[in-house]
Amino acid sequence: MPNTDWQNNGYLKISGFFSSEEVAALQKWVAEIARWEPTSDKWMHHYESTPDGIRLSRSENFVPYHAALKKTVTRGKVVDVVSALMEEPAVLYKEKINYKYPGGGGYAAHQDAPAYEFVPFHITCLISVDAATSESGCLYFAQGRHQEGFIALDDNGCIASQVASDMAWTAVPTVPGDILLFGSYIPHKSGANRSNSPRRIIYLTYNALSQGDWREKYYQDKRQAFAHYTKASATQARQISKIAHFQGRTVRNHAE
Ligand SMILES: O=C(O)CCC(=O)C(=O)O
Repeated sequence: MPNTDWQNNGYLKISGFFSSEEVAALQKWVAEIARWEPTSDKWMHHYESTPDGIRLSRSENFVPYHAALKKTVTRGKVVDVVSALMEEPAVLYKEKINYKYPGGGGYAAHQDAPAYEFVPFHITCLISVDAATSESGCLYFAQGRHQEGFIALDDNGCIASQVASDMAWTAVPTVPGDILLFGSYIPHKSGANRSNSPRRIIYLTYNALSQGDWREKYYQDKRQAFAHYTKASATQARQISKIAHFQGRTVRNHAE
């Protein structure tokens, strides 16, 4: 049966989805991926400048290179819960870890759909690896605003700031083991990490399998786009996505 909170709000938090043993494994795997050396043709690491120095802001395209994590995110209860909300079998479209170390940047109000090409609708499963609070930079959602198509898209691919500031925002804090599911049209944003602890989150994005498996094409396209994001434009220099929502101080070519 369709979930009413999901339909009304455009997001759904499930507390304690992962056991403490599973959380320990997820924390270990995220720490492993963070230690991987940068490459130009496998996983992608993005860096930002923080008050403590240069830190990872994001890693992506790591699933093919981490067998245990791959198993967790491509079969079993995560795919099952996403497929239930999708009302048909889902397939992984993309994955990322946002580390948000102390002082790490937040994200301007946006919808994901403008950045997620090739397929019209996606569902993302956020896994809280660390606690996410208003202080450490949890997500805020504009509850119920997921049924309005694209909302006031600006030149950055985000929601125009005047429109965003008139929206009602609900903070959705999470603790390790919680998941938070949201569709690609729900407006969301987050603040910088003002705490002393990292706020690591895994984001797994899925689409309906009936619309095809686009994961490789997505990363091929993103790699091509990033080859053109140079310091020539201040906006592009900051981007870690095809939309310019990241508000941290991106550092390119770190340790490459
Ligand atoms: O991790 C966050 O704080 C928000 C991330 C987000 O909305 C995104 O990466 O599109």
